[in-house]
Amino acid sequence: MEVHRNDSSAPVRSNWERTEAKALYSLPFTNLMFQAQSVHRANFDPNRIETASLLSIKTGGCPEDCGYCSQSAHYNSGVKATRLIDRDDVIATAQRAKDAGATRFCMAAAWRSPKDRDLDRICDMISGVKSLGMETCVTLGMLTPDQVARLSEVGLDFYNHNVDTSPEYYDKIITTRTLQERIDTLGHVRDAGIKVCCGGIVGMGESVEDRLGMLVLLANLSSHPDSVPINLWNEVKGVPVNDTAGRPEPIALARLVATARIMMPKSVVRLSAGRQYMTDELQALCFLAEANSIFIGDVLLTTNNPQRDRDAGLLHRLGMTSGLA
Ligand code: SAM
Ligand code: DTB
Ligand code: SF4
Repeated sequence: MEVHRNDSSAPVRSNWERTEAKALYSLPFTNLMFQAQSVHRANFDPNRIETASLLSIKTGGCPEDCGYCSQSAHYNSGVKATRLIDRDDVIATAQRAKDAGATRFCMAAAWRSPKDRDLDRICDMISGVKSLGMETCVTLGMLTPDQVARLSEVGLDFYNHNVDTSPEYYDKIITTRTLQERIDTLGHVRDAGIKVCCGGIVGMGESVEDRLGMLVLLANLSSHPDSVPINLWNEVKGVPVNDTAGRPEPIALARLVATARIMMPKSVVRLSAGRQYMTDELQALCFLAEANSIFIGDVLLTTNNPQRDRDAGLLHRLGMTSGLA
């Protein structure tokens, strides 16, 4: 079930300036939160959290050099490369995720871009997951318009492809594909009528200006992404990004979420990777800043996520509804 949306005539802007983002982010905290909550309540049920589940359908051995990622073949993270897994295993895992409370199932492959023969198998997986009554999302790297058309034909709901960071910081993190190539893929996806899931990562050594630059980039895409995942870097060993980079402190993270909510008022903002490092209180603060989606399940792709019981308990104590309860 999708997070409920009300009709609202609140303007959706795609001409944000960095100075405006900085001004929002820098508001006195209670004013920032009040504004985020007002915007949120005009567009969403404030007490509902969307629950998505992830599966790595092809792990590791990726030719890209994303400096945060355990799956890049450029680094020695200890993650074992696998082949594309079987459709029946994917469907069985999706059914378990549904039984555990997920409404969306996101299948991720460690590719620069898919080969056409792989896409046949992916399309088959998407049809199978859809037949379980779940929303479908895939993240396969860069796509051509022809590949997007095939995904659209089988009724794919969402495509995830992140900008990852600000335009200025991008080259410090990834050199094997450009930001423009990512934006081109997002355009093909949007043109085919598939919903866009696009966000990024914080905690990779970037500045506050970079984090806000990433939000401005997202909010000024030709349409706002339908889903905006905000990932806190999940530590993996052996990659260029390391834990000396430092995570944003809790209030800075809540400020960022609230700023994303105000700038992209109709987008679902997902508190994605990195919840394993957050206290219940910080997650509650991020829900008050109006993040309204999470990944559930004990693992994400190669890293850990909070256990189901902890998530269910937290949402119960907060009186929030979700697929979990
Ligand atoms: N290979 C495809 C691609 O990059 O487009 C899809 C999978 S990739 C793992 C999807 C996204 O996960 C990345 O763009 C990045 O934002 C996020 N991600 C990867 N590793 C992460 C980590 N260690 N911590 C937080 N987010 C991460
Ligand atoms: C996204 O923005 N976050 C998810 C999903 N899109 C594919 C991936 C998070 C990966 C975290 C690191 C790992 O588990 O390897
Ligand atoms: Fe490959 Fe995606 Fe990891 Fe980059 S983020 S190395 S493209 S799996």
